[in-house]
Amino acid sequence: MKAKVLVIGANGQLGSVLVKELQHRHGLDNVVASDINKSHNFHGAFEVLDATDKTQLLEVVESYGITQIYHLAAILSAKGEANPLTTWDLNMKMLFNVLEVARVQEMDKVFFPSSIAVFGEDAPWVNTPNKAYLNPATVYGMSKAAGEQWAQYYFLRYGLDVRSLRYPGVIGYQSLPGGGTTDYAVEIFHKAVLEEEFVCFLNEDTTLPMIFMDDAIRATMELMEAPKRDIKIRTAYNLAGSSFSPEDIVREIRKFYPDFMVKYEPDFRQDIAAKWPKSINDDEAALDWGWKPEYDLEIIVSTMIEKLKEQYVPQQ
Ligand code: VAH
Repeated sequence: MKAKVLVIGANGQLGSVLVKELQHRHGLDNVVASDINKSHNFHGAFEVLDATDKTQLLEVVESYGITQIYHLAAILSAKGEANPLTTWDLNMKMLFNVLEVARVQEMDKVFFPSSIAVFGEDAPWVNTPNKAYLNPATVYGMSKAAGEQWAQYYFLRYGLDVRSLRYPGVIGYQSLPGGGTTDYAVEIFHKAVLEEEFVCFLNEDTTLPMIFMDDAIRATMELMEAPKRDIKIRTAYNLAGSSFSPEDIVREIRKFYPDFMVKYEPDFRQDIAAKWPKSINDDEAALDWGWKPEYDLEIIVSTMIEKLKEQYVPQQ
């Protein structure tokens, strides 16, 4: 039977790119994009959906005959610290609604994105293993660590095929990030191409695991299309791209823009980043479903600059 896929949080940084990839793989008529904000530029079906409202979610699922859900809606690490209890309530309620509706509707698959934000100060800082001790320092990270346990519970108790990746910071030219601690790594390229000064909210030497959008999307599809028997980890897989710091990015950007100006003004997001790993180990993803990143820092920078120049200076 043809998959009918619902993307929740379709207007987000990852969601907006994932919708197009899913439409390409499943067909335009077999993907429903949804978001709490109605403005979008998708072709195909779009529904305004508040995923905290289980009745609304069920109505969309039943009206389209949805068989898979990609749940990309969440309050992210930086934004989430402004209202901790609200962040917890929203992130957990949306996940519970997705898991329950998927269970009752006997759906084929659910994708639930986790994050390196699940790691805290008690995890190894370098080459952090999949089974590291999780003591997240943000409410967003707590909601993702708890969400991983709930995903595994729904698999073990009900057989629901929920799959998850711990995304690093995602860098892409196709969309803007929305309230994360790694947002600087997208904003910096827009400032460089506009030849404007960039004010970085992290210290120059804050190394974090990052991944190019195209790698993140491919990893998601490779995970979701892997045979069920190959998925050995039902909490979430570590996903590594490459690790680098703001000053590493600046060094590469200045190969294209020698006069690129940067000021470092660390804020509360530096305290969040300081508790995250510098690099993570994704051996299990490589072993279980063949993961291998394709974009390193050099290719990320050249691609971001090339693509953003097309957006900002089309005539060039
Ligand atoms: C955030 N971009 O900064 C997200 C991501 C690894 C970070 O989860 O909150």
